[in-house]
Amino acid sequence: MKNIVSNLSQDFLWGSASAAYQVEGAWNEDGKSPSVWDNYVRIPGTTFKGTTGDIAVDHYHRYKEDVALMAEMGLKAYRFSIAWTRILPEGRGKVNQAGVQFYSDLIDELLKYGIEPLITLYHWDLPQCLMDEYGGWESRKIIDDFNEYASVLFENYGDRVKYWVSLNEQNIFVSLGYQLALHPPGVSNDERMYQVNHIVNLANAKVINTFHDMLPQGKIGPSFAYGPTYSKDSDPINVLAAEKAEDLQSHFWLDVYLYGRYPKLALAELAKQDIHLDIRHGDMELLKSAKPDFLGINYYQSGTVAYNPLDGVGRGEMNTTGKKGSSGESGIPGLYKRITNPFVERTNWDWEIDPTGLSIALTRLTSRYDIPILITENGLGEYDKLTEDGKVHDQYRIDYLETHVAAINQAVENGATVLGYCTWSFTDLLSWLNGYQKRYGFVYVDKHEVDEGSLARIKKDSYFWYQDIIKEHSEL
Ligand code: BGP
Repeated sequence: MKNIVSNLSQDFLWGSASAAYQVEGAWNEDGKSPSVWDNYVRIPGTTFKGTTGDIAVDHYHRYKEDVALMAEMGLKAYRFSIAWTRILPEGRGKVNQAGVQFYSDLIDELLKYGIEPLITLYHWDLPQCLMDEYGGWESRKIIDDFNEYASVLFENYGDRVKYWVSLNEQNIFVSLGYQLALHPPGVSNDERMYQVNHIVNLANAKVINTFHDMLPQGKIGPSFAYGPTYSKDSDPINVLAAEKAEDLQSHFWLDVYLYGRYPKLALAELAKQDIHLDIRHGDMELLKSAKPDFLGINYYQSGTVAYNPLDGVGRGEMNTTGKKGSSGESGIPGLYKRITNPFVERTNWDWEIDPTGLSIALTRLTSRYDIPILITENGLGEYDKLTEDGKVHDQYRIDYLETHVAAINQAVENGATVLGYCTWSFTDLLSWLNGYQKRYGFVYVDKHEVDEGSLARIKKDSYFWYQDIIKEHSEL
């Protein structure tokens, strides 16, 4: 295994990640108010078999046990998110000390074992009260509220936490929330999505600037869901479609984070759809002024596209059931459509398994942006089976992770700077729309959709594999 980590530096952050809503549970305890997800999951038909994060995997009460498992594994970093609704139950104003204390204790517990805490400020669980009051991200009022919330965190944890992620996957939460109507607030309206997105950009920029004022020694960056786009073939019409997809699906966010501007061609495409961003005086200056210290990327798969004629496919079905092949083709008429890549395998949820795609991602991002990259998520969601002897033989996950680690090693050799690797996820957890059966963890949790389970933690084979790789790397 040593040769697949040979180019990684000794301070490489071997990590793993989670998000508050997906692990904590305790949804209404110790002063926490409801988030948009607490409400959304209660709307019939929104999640797989009506699953919720009410209890999730009960990390709120079991965090010591979980951190002890991380320590035993030799984990170097743990990325987790903070629930805004625990810190400021009214969205702003009064600070809930019990909430502040919970994360303070979690941070101390990690540091006790030498595990670097990486904090995500926002992993989608917006306070419902701000949604009710002014439509959440649809109003510019959120910019100050998000900044206030972030400042409370910087003030309380900045002495102990160096790495911060401002937003988790802005591209996913705005598109699933306002275009595909699959996440809260369940809206399908392109115009609104793009206006929301601009406001999110402003909020992100402001928080990054505040961070640099308050914690000049720290490091902050957004985490973006990035998958490189491939063209179906060398037919120029497909190549052009792939270029447009890369611009509209990735550069549209990344250029804003890293250059402080929107890609010109993407704006022209939006203008054709009669979408004009509400850019006001001072907006572009703010976007330009905020400089992330690193770029977080969540990499799961690449995407292959072909030209999509004007009468071609529109939005398709997403596979949330785990029945392989149940996702349909989808695309934007007149631009591109996503097709199945015949050269790679797929998971039961139709996610394409493409480790080389991670090397391509790191290479492309390094060429275009020349910034250190932190891989904030990567992993395999699969059915796992607990065997009679109480084990989980997840060799498929080991294969997935091992080939992706090798891809990072290769990209580093080619000149990329990669600060660390956080697998998704440490323990099994709630998969937003896919229930508990789509598992990602190194640690199996006895929790299911219908029968709640004992919540017992069981180390999978992949747990021992990661333990070995961290140890071998430290001995190089
Ligand atoms: C990312 C999210 C994570 C996580 C992961 C796996 O988009 O940041 O929170 O859920 O994807 O996705 P899923 O749970 O849909 O399989």
